[in-house]
Amino acid sequence: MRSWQGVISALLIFCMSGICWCHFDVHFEKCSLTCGDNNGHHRSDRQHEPPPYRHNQHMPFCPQTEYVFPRTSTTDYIRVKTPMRFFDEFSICTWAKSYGTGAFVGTILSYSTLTNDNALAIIFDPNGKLSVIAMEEEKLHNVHPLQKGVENHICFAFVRSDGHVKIFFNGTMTTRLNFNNVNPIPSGGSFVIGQDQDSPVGTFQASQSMHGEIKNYMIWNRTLENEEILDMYRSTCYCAPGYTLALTMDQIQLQGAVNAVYAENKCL
Ligand SMILES: [Ca+2]
Repeated sequence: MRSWQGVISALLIFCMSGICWCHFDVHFEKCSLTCGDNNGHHRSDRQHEPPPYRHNQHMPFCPQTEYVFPRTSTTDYIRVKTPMRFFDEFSICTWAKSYGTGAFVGTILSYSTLTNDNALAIIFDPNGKLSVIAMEEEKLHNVHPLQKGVENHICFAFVRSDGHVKIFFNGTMTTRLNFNNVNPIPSGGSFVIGQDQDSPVGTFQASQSMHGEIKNYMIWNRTLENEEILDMYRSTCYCAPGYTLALTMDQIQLQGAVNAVYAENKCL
């Protein structure tokens, strides 16, 4: 009888709190509950609440990285030390939050070579537009939905051979931009996060800088499946397999006042 009271209590709590797990003892009499935030979500901090995540065994644990850009500036940025090669297909995903109110602002990626300042760039500009530039060809997403003050999960899946990029906000494909120029992106460039390079590692504008947080920024040399992107939105613990870059400290240099936030053995 006592066990059934336990089950009923467990179900009541389940209903009230959203997600709980009941772990019964060997005699099926005692129920210990595990509730709530097992995936490291900062629930009140998200623009949309993800549906509950059930771990897909194909998703390995993510390197957990987080960086804070504490001010609007022309001096604060992350430089990726590892030489990057953007293959025909590649995907970039990150959690990002920009401080303040209004439309999200900041440069997510700026990759510049000796011949092309904008070999690749992803910039949420101060006018509320998202600019994606590949080999100097700019495409705009004029009215993007991302807001400041909340964390957003952002993914870009590029296929250069047919010149398109699919853009995912908070687990859902929001738009697709098409480029006319399908030239490959040369290797050997300078890769900066948080500032837009109008010359190699220079000529930054404060209005395009990142003032906020970047978390679990990663790159893959393939087009991620929609389901993989949705899974990463549902959980900060696990990531799509086969990534070629995560922003671990050995891969980057921090410039200016950018701070690293470490998280060992837990999900951010
Ligand atoms: Ca600029």
